[in-house]
Amino acid sequence: MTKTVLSVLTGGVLRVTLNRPEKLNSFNEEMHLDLRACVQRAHDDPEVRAVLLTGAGRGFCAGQDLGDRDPRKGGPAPDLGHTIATFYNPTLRLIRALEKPVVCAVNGVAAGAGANIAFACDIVLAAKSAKFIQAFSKIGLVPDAGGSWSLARILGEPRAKALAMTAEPLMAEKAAEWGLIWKALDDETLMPEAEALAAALAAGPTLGLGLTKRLIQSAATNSLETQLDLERDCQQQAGRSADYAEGVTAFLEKRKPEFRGQ
Ligand code: T3D
Repeated sequence: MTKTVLSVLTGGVLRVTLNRPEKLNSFNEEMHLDLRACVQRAHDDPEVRAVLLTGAGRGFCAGQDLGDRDPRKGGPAPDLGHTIATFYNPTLRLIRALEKPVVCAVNGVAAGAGANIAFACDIVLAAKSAKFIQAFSKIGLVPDAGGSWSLARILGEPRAKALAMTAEPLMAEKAAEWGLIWKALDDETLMPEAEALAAALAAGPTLGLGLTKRLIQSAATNSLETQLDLERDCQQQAGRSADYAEGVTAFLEKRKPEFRGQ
């Protein structure tokens, strides 16, 4: 049987590909569990120093597989609170808590939870032909997978509410202009650029990059005082790393550093 998520580790980059292209990589339970297992591996395996998330085929991810929610099949209404708590939220938390860079290459349409999973990643690149759709309102649902949080924080209420209430597609270039993603790239350059970025991050000072992620994610809810203390503590930790010693030595020796992620 075809795997719903493909993963391969090369040069420190764990490339994770959502792989249900005939359903635009929408989530069934198996794909949820497979994706979570990949992110968990990224946590546990020291060989993994960066993650590259993308989708197979013409789409990135169309959110929940609605075939699994067909009311015409009868039975009681699904408990979506349960599915969110069981499937979406743990993966979102794992991505945010992973102290290694997560690059997302949005190769095509990203709808519903698919869009919001992309926004939870650290650096998001998208093909210019890709669009982001808060599809929830079209089927009577609300933004999930962290979307209400990230859209409101990044865009502010007016744009967040309009995107969520109208489900109007947001093209990649506009998403970059609005600061929702890092860059929109020509379709043919998306994967080479995403691979190069992930490889560069995987060759970087992993501890320092992970602490940088922690700091920036903490900033939104911390006071300046708390954040200054956290910066002090993280810098203390980074300053004890072998990669810091290597970085300074390489600078003084006028050569490229060789970080080992330690
Ligand atoms: O349920 C819970 O646990 C709660 C959590 C919810 C999280 C959510 O994500 S809710 C939102 C669910 N997603 C959607 O509502 C999006 C539905 N899809 C679309 O609106 C459109 O497919 C797209 C705008 C994403 C793309 O449109 P287009 O025209 O490029 O492609 P298409 O022809 O609509 O789709 C291609 C195929 O993928 C098609 O199958 P077919 O006809 O060729 O056999 C289509 O049915 C299938 N597909 C696309 N999205 C889904 C899907 N099949 C199942 N579930 C989908 N979400």
